[in-house]
Amino acid sequence: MAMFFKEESHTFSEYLLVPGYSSHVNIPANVSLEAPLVRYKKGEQSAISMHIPLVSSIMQAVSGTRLAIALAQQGGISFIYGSQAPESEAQMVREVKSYKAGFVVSDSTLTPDMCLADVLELKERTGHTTMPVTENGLPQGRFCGIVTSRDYRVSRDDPNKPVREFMTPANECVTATPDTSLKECNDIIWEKKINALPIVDAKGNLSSLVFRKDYDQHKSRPDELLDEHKRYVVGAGINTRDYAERVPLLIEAGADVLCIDSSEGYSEWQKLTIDWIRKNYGESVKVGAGNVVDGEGFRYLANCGADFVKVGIGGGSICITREQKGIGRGQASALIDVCRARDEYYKETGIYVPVCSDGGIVYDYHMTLALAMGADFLMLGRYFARFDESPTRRLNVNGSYVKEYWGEGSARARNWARYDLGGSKKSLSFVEGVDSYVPYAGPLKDNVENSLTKVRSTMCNCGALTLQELREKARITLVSSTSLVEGGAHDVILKDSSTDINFR
Ligand code: RVP
Repeated sequence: MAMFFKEESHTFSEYLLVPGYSSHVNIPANVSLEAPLVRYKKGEQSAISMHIPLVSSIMQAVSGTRLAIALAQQGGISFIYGSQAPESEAQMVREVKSYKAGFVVSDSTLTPDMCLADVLELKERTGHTTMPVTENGLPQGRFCGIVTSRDYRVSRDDPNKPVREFMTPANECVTATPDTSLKECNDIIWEKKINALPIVDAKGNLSSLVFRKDYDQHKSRPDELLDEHKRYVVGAGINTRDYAERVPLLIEAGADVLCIDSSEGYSEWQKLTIDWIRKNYGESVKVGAGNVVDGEGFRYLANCGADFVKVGIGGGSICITREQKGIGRGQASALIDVCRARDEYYKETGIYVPVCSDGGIVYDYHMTLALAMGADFLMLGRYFARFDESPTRRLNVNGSYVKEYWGEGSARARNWARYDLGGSKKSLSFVEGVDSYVPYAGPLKDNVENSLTKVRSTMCNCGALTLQELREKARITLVSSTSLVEGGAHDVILKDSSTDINFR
């Protein structure tokens, strides 16, 4: 007879935290959100730990170069998406690793032959007002000039006016050479009263830009996550098919951690992948595995040597796996089961294998709940897709800005299907994800700071100053559907119907 799980299948929204005793030391400024990323032995420390417990989803619409840099600057890690050719994924990793803080390789580059309409379209899409111009339009091509919003008047100028006629040409631009330090660049920016300084090499090629605002921001990034060479930490997604080709390229490019990306991870394909990595790289290459939804799946991957285990099937905002295949489990129940197994495994073996809760975070308080239920860190897709730094287009739909967000199992992404079981791409005859819009929410930094302020505050209400303390002290209750109504504003007429305490 089939096995029936004793517990029901609950989601985060069905739970609340019951506050515990908090003393005078429980203030947000004292809270640490340090989180282990990879397995460690009792008495030792995780070889990589994060300053905030957030990683971004292994998705085309989420984890590109810009987002990876922005998240590392806040103390978390992005996993560059693996649903692309191994070389281009490695190139993205290389771009993050070679990023010199404050030196920006612009992804809004023009050619002299483009026209004002192109500039306006790019500005609308990216929000950038300063755009370098290169001969071939590549971010590091031959430098021709720069365009800022002071160079044209939308109301008067012809949209077909070529960029070459209104840009500030290279010979009139203040530039610096690549050996100029960030501090020196900043001095030039101040002295010459400019907003952006192009860095141009001896051959006349643009290498990067230094922006006035980036320098200011760089000075206020106490949490940025750096490797021992002071480069940003970045992860990369891999699959269970082409690892022999992909993994060496990613490691060579400098990826700090890998993650096997699969919607169903309790499988021998994952073991074969980890075995191959261990055989070729030993323990030096860190690799997470998943996704699973119960303790049995966790134990299997932990025994295979996974450095962390990812939890969640079907809970992602763009995911329709449960509807299509009838597999999955409520994210909260899955997480609680897996975290219990992680703690038992630690008691038995003295090895701590961190757990990542992947998908289904809708409200900021879900973050705190997932951490209280035992997650060491969280993977989010929708949350990050809304920010300036995500790789997708920003569009104006019916007067509101939105960003595109599509699932890795959607028709749009499925050329690189992570969702098959080692078979060919052709075997994927149905989709497991949708293509959608999410509300545009501005810069990553502001949003992450805001969300984590709430997490810190709730941790104080639970008497916890660290994530481990939160797990130990949290008191969690199931809520009935009527008390859910009680939790929102109710029985009043809202003056401002747009009042939105969360990020939806
Ligand atoms: P969310 O944060 O709720 O948007 O969920 C993101 C997660 O959803 C990803 O990290 C991944 O596990 C899952 N996903 C990605 N694509 C798809 C799909 O197409 N079904 N699901």
